[in-house]
Amino acid sequence: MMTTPLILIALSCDKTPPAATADTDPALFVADVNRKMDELYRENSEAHWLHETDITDEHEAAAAASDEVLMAYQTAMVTEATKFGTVADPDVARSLHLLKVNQVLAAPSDAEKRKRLAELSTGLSSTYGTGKWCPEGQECKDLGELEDLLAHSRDPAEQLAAWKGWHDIATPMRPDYVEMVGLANQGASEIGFANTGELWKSGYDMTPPELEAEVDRLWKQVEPLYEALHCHVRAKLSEQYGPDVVPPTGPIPAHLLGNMWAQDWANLYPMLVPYPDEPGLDVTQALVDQGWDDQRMTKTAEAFFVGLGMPPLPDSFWTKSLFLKPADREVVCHASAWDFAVKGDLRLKMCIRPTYDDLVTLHHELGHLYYDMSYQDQPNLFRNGANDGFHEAIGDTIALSMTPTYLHGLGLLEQTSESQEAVINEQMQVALGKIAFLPFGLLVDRWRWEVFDGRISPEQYNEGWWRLRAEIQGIAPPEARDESTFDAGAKYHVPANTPYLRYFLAHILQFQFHRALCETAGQDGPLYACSIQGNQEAGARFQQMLAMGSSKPWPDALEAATGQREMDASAVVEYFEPLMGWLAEQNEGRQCGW
Ligand code: X8Z
Ligand code: ZN
Repeated sequence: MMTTPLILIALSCDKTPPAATADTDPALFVADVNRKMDELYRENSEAHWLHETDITDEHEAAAAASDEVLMAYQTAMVTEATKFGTVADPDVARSLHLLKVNQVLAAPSDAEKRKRLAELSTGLSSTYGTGKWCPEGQECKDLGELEDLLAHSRDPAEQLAAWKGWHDIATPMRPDYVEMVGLANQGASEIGFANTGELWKSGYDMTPPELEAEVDRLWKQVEPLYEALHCHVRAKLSEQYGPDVVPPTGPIPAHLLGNMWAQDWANLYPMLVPYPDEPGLDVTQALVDQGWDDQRMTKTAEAFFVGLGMPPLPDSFWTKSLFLKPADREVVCHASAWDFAVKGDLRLKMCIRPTYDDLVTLHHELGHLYYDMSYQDQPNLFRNGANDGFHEAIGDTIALSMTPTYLHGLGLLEQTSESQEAVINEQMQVALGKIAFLPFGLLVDRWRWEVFDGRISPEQYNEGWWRLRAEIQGIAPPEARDESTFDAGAKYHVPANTPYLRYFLAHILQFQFHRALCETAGQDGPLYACSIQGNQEAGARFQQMLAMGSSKPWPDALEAATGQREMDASAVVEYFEPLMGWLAEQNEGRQCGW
């Protein structure tokens, strides 16, 4: 009879509460998740690296299997974390929020469906990576060759053939894409989102409707700049090709803008140069003539960051990266920066060619890697951009400092000129990249949001795509395109499931960062002439923001670098003031818009 009460007394006298575990303590749960995610990211990055640098069926299957494991873990943890209800500690609460929203495709809990989703998404990526146009009786052409052709040809029939040749590689993706959308939506709804688009729109520290309103607001700020550029470019193209090919008041046919997706018009610069006798910025010829190779170009980009007080890239970067397109195997050439979740294992995958474009892209990619390096001491869930637009803006901000003076310093520009004509030339070149891009940056995800929420049904994929292209970008298909093709799929980020709004935001943020860093560097001249090259104070201010990763809501990060808490396109407007004045004169008497 005595035993029972004794035990009870012993128990009731034990004042130690049951040890907290990951089951009961959200902070411990998050710590476990951070550890496990490191391990899974590492494995997943290795599997995808192998696949994207050597596309084979075996590597594709391994990458898909790895995605399956990662997706299964992440969605399971999201569901498990709901048991904690509202969490008081802001860091822990933020971690749990990021765990939920930092996934592009949420997997359904059904194992078969999850497997299928992983296979479909990896398969789409392979189809894109191995895409080629094989005209009868000629050698097959890959994307790089077709892009070259569009960049240089002035023969509309030849441009149309290259454009069609590439866009048709996406046709077989269509049924897989439809199936993938269904499965991803199911996964998103299991963790509480209306659809995958809502999941994507939830990663910005505001509600999806608030984000859409923000994006509209930013677009309104820059839309007049795009309209002015569109108006002038259309008039010049109409002069070049005749009004039958380029109607002087309608949308511009997509194959004539020097770029496969009409997203960057800088290749038209030679046709559009405002003052042909004055220097511009294109240094491609100098890179070729001086024999610049991939290593020299990458070192040059690295030197910019080092000059700002940042560390050199780790040794393993130089041995493990892929810098050139290999001749003996298929690779995904679209440039990307890789963080292997192991301190110091950072890599670049790019098929570098000696062009001005690629020199700029190298700065873009290194921007990703310097962000990764700066936040490497943060836990896994905070090792990310403040929002994804920030990640895309870092290297571009640096590239805005590639002024004529800087390029001259590299020996890539012989003459520099301070004349107003030279400024207009430079501005035209930058605008053909940056301003032309803005509506494209917006419409890719406008299309996907509508696809994911069902406003665009699978039978309307192409119609919806070209409706948005016309509405937002003023671009038309070069010839009638019906639902037998899948033109959105011919853009890397669609089969690769990379959200695209990030690039729109980045094209605004980079000017905002540039203006703030130029002020920090004490430069009081016009924004377009500023270079922060070698300025350690600007570097330190930038790095302060980079080191925060995603540990705080993005307005905090933005404030650290710029003093502002809102995204703001006024720096874009300020930067392009001279060109806008010039374009207004050129467009006088023209009927703009479409
Ligand atoms: O995809 C990229 C980078 C890698 S994140 C090369 N960009 C977008 C594109 O190529 O469509 C950079 C600008 C827009
Ligand atoms: Zn990028």
